[in-house]
Amino acid sequence: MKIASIHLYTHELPVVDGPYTMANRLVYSLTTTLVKLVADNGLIGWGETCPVGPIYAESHSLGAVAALTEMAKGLIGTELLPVPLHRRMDKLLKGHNYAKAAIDIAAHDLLGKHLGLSVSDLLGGALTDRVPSYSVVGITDPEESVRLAIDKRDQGYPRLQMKLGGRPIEEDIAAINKVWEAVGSSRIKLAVDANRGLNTRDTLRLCRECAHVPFILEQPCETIEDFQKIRPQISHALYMDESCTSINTAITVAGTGLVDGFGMKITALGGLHPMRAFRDICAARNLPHTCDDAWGGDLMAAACTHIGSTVAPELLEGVWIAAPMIEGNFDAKNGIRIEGGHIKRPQGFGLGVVPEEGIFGDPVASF
Ligand code: 0XW
Ligand code: MG
Repeated sequence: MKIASIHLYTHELPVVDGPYTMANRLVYSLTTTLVKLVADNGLIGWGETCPVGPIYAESHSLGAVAALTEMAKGLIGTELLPVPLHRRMDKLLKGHNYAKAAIDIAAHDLLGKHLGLSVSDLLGGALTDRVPSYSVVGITDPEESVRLAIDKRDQGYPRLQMKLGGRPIEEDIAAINKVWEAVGSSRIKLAVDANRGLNTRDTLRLCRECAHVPFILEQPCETIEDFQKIRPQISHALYMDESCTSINTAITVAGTGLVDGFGMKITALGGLHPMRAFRDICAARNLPHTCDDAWGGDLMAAACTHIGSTVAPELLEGVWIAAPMIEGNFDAKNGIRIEGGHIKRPQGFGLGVVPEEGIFGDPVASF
């Protein structure tokens, strides 16, 4: 089965009850990019990529369309199997994993439909049909953080991730202590994620003044060198997210014991094919990780849920999806939703979700 044509779409995703807050950035609306692959047997596969703004990582929505346009003509006629497809993409464009991921996801959707398998089947097989999610508590005052944390716990989320950074460190420390005071006695897991917004000085202070709170510390600082500096001085579990932009980095930091786990995005690595390898590297080192992405609608949510369902439950830190902050679904009937803090693994062939006809308007480019 080969690629016969490629169609690119963009679609606005305003943040419901926005803004979504992270260190040094407020997100009010995002542009997602959709890829429709048509195979030479007429089958259609859909993929998606949606950077969470232009400064979260080295990616942005205009760049996604440009990178996909750069590759598209050269991809026509490529075999729709992950290894030849990634090899071909890498011969057409260096890097740009976030754009390649959209093609990869669409190819997995297509391959599943062609073989009569779900994407989780293609990734080795699901271990659950009820995938744990986790919820983000944004950067807000301690009292509101407590209210949100209690609400998310009561909704059934097994894990919370508090955003930090972009304010005096005392406020982060106060919010963490108050949230833990409120929910610490329940079995909910707590991660704190500064999205590279802290320096090492403030990170060390935060860990000292919250020593009694067993939180997972996710991507506190900017660089791997910062991780190396704080690692021997802290006792909190240290997870890497934005700094891990390749399988090579994952192998290095996992192999040297620099991290205790990861917040990992499909687009950071270039798609479900490399994400599967990442999953197996983490399993070999017994390292927990999430299966997330920066943002996106049903197609990205389905991709994250499928790969998440194949992770050993004891290593799955949860699947974050933007669905609670997106109005409606691309697929009204089978759209991805969170219920009781968990996500139902999509059934059906491929991704198990199909965008409503015409929902994205006309393509911005066709090849
Ligand atoms: C919570 N996320 C998975 C969603 C936002 O894009 C940020 C990201 C993270 O953990 O950094
Ligand atoms: Mg993170």
